[in-house]
Amino acid sequence: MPSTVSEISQIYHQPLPDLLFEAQRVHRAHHDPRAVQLCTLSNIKTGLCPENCGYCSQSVHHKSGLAAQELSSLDAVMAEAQAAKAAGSTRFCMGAAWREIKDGPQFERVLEMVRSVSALGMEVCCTLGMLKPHQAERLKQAGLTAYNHNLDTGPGYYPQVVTTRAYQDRLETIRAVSAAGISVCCGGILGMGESLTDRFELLEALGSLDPIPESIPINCLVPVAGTPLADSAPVEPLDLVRMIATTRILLPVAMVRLSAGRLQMSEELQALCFLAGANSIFTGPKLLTTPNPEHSHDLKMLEKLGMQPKMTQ
Ligand code: SAM
Ligand code: DTB
Ligand code: SF4
Repeated sequence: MPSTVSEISQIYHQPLPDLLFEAQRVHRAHHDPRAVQLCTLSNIKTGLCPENCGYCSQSVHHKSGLAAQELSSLDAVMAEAQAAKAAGSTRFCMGAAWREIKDGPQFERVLEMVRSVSALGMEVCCTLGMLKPHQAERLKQAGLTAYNHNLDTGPGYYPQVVTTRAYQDRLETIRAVSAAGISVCCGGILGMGESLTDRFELLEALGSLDPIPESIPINCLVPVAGTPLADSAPVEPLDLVRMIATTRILLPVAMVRLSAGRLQMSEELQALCFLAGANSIFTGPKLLTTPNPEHSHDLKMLEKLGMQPKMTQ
């Protein structure tokens, strides 16, 4: 039974020692508490996106100054995937600044990328905007492991963040992904001016998905100059820890990914996030368009914590 907002609030507001103890108990029942999955992102098509997501550097509606780039070549993406694998990544995620997938030569090229990355033995994830059932089926046939499509925030706050699409559109794409037998990667962003209740409504929505997501990215907003959310206040560190612990308790089996915003986090805060149940990070100096900690720095951090990259899937 999916939890209600008031149940989620009760979990979240427990004294921190109790919340962390419960999150640890759940985490250890389902995951190796020392292992962190390393994932690598590749932006395969940059900028000029017709959507108006208030946080995004790639929207055509904002003046972020980002240089647009057409769809990457298969060779360029494969070089990145091979380097990621050599650096210990077990999941490769390709993102495109599209509102939706259009059938045609560009989609065929993406399918070729999925086939080739899958042949490297890595988990393959894509985030390409909205898709239709027949496109999800083709991605599945090509070997796609997971499709990332975030709900971003609760349904009540969503229209404050983006108006060129509705929450319902997101849910429909997620349904098509699941129906094709592809794992769903779906999470959100903290720090966009939303209330705690909006965050709980996001968790309620994630817990109501059927099947529940295999992977939940928790992003902290990376403010980008020129976007409507450029001046947002940073997330309170302990609010992030509580949010991760609550996510872990509500969705015990999911991979909880400490995603955007790590450059602004201390190692101590990241360590608390791992204790709260986060078990994956994106590595490499760039996310899609914004900077991320250096790979070597992340490996040193894990070593200091006595943790290690998750090797097997
Ligand atoms: N266009 C596709 C879509 O929106 O589904 C895929 C790419 S989009 C950049 C992937 C996700 O990154 C978004 O759903 C959002 O949650 C996250 N994201 C984008 N910009 C961000 C930012 N500045 N800070 C934190 N997260 C961000
Ligand atoms: C997700 O939730 N976070 C990743 C991944 N899914 C694709 C992307 C974060 C992007 C951060 C902003 C940027 O670099 O443009
Ligand atoms: Fe486009 Fe995705 Fe950025 Fe929204 S988040 S503007 S859909 S690239």
